[in-house]
Amino acid sequence: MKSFTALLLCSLPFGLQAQLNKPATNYVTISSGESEKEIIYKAAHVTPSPRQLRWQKLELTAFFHFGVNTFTDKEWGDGKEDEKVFNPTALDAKQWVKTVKEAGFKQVIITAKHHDGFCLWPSKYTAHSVKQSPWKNGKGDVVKEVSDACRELNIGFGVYLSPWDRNSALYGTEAYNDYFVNQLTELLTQYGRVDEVWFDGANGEGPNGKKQVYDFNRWYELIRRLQPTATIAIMGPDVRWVGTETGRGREMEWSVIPADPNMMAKIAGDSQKDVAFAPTGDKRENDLGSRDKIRNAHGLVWYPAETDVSIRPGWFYHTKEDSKVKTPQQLFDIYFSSVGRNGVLLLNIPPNREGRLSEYDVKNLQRFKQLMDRTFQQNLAKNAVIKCANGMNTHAMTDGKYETYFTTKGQDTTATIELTFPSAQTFNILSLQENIAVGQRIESFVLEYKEANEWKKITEGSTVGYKRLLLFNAVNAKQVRLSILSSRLNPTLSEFGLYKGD
Ligand code: FUL
Ligand code: CA
Repeated sequence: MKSFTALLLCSLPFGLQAQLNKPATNYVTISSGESEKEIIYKAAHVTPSPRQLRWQKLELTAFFHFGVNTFTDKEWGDGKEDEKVFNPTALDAKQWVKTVKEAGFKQVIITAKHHDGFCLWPSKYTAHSVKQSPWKNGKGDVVKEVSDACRELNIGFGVYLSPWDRNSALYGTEAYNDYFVNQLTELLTQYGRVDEVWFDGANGEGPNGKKQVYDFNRWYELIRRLQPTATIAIMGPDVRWVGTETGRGREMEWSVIPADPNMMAKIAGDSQKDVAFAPTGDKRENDLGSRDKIRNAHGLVWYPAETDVSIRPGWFYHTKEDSKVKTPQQLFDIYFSSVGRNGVLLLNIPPNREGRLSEYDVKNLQRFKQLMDRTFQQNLAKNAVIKCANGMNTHAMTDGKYETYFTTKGQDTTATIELTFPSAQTFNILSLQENIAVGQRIESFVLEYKEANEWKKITEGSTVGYKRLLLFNAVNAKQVRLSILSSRLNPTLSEFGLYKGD
């Protein structure tokens, strides 16, 4: 990105220089009375922090729900379970990590503590943990085995620590926040680099009938200090819950969304690097960031979506669900509706009572990977002659490198990109990627093909973001065009792909 910008500097008209080189910022404040034009200009320049950008590029991340529920056959434990139930017979964390890595996943998250409060590591602060279990005579540490495997196989490592704790007697009192900070400190200091910390939104009743008031700021400060490159997800400032647990994100998915007053109070007194706020408001609406939504905002922030779903109906392993493991085709469809809708997929694959990923899950993950490789093997657009009258760097959109990108000249916010193949080609998938390091800008696009001298619509969409995938009935054509109909300032395209899937 940097070198490309530097290269452009000498030759660009002033307007574009200003638009591409405005310092990247993770958020902006908006004063009352600013025009829509000014707001759009600001929105187009909100960009991911380095930790958010790294996270977005992972595309595929894996969840491992494992704990007492695996052995009691429950989804939510009540915290009263006997620690002796936890007894995997052949735990092999390397098998978990190797399986998902070979299927294309780049990071994993382990449920270090679910709502039942049972800790998969020997925490000093509770007896409700592996320490009291027969597994490895109470000397085992699942968190360590997973983090060691991740380091060995060179893939990201993250922890899920449930704020809601149905075991702790402290829950519902101020002392619980100290307890939580102590546990978090153990996880952030004993296992090497942590790449993601996942806080669930569930917050139930404590034993005294009170709800816990979580000290989010203290947690965030601790994470930023001990693991500055980790993203804080869901009840955290870096990564937003997409709003479903089905693997389906929005068709219009903006990563730049209004910052609510709670966020703004935090932003105002903070530097960009350490913005940390607890999300508020309903994040399940269909539209979070269109012009209608940002017009009256007090500020805008980069807050991208993570799409979580389980490969089975439940989050934890249940033998009766062995026949309900999502098929390779279902996983492929989920890839389209999560990563292909500007999100990161967090796919849960729950280890069984042996402490291994089951053969059904492993087989379907392997076939999913084969399907992915087969589908995205050849970008047909690479063989086309590409023309765009007001375009710059057109070749960059098919060079396979995310960092190099196409954009438009001057102040142009629209573009028509025409592709001519040497001979007619058949394809049924469109893949677009904006260079989000510059900002998320595209608001509307349409893909057409030429038949008997007439342009006919194939498919269309609104947002692109990091990646947009669209599947359609196969088309056979020699000429294709992509029109960017609307964009917040100059649109960018890092990559443009046309593929023929099964
Ligand atoms: C939910 C939890 O209640 C589920 O058990 C699971 O952990 C899921 C990922 O988040 O809120
Ligand atoms: Ca490129």
